[in-house]
Amino acid sequence: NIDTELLRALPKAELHLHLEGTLEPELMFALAERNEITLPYDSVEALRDAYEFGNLQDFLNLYYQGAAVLQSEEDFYDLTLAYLARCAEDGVVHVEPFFDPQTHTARAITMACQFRGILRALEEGHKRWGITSRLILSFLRHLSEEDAVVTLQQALPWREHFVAVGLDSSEKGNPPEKFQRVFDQVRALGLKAVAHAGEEGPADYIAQALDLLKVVRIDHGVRCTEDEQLVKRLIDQQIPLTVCPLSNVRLKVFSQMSDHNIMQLLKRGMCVTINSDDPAYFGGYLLDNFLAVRDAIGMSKAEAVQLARNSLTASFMDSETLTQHL
Ligand code: ES4
Ligand code: ZN
Repeated sequence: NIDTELLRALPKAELHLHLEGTLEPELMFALAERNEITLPYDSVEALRDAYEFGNLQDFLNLYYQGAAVLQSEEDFYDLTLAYLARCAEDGVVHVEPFFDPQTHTARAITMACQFRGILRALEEGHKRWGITSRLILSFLRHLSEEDAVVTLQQALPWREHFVAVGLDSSEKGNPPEKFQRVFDQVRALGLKAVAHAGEEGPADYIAQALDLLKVVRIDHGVRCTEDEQLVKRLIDQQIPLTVCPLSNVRLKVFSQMSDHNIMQLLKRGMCVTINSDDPAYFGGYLLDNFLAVRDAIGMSKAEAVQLARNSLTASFMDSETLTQHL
């Protein structure tokens, strides 16, 4: 097995990370106080104790409730900068974070406030730690396609400040098909498409995301193994999967880490990557996810190098930056 410090030193990119999911209980309480909001918990410990999820929806309920403390540009800045500080400790050289504008515009927090805070922190993270980034705007799939269309319109003034659009939230019952028209608009704007698929939803949602939304990466995708033809296609076309091991165990996609299929997929030649998803809720940042997989399943130095390399090649960084890191 690869040594921890070697893993930390490997240049890695994080491609599946929700900024709202990096809101640590301590910061949640601090922002609640700053914004004069009362949380339904007495303490940081009581809040952490509530992080026991039976499924994706249990988690999403707490995640949306927590995000309500984010009110000002400064709040989005503090949230994003705290995440980048953790990245620097873990040897993360490039990040492609998601944010969910609809979670905030629904509370009358403007798109401008969100973009300004996040973008200013990404610049600061580049100055302080040399971390490069590409931002991804994500639609909430439990809302209507019309709502996503409005959200895309509202984001147009920042068109040059994000590179892709994603699709997250409650997967089952909200297939990629529901968002076909808005993703046509996304791609017509020259933006890349990605989507959460095959986390709780069936393998068919992965095929739909590829065929109907024309996504260039699949977020999660671990249920692809339920369709052997699809597995072959993902390998043939080298479609990257952004896998989130601790998330999958916490949300009961796999009952324990030793049951996780990520290393089997890697051994079959799929372009899998390791990511943290919502680290404040799932018990670990990027390096913690690598270590959890190593300790439960095993990870050789060559496998770790391949996983880190996949994260760089599957990223949206420019070719010059890629060459520097490889
Ligand atoms: C998410 Cl783990 C997961 N799945 C779907 N949507 C999400 N948003 C934040 N985390
Ligand atoms: Zn996710």
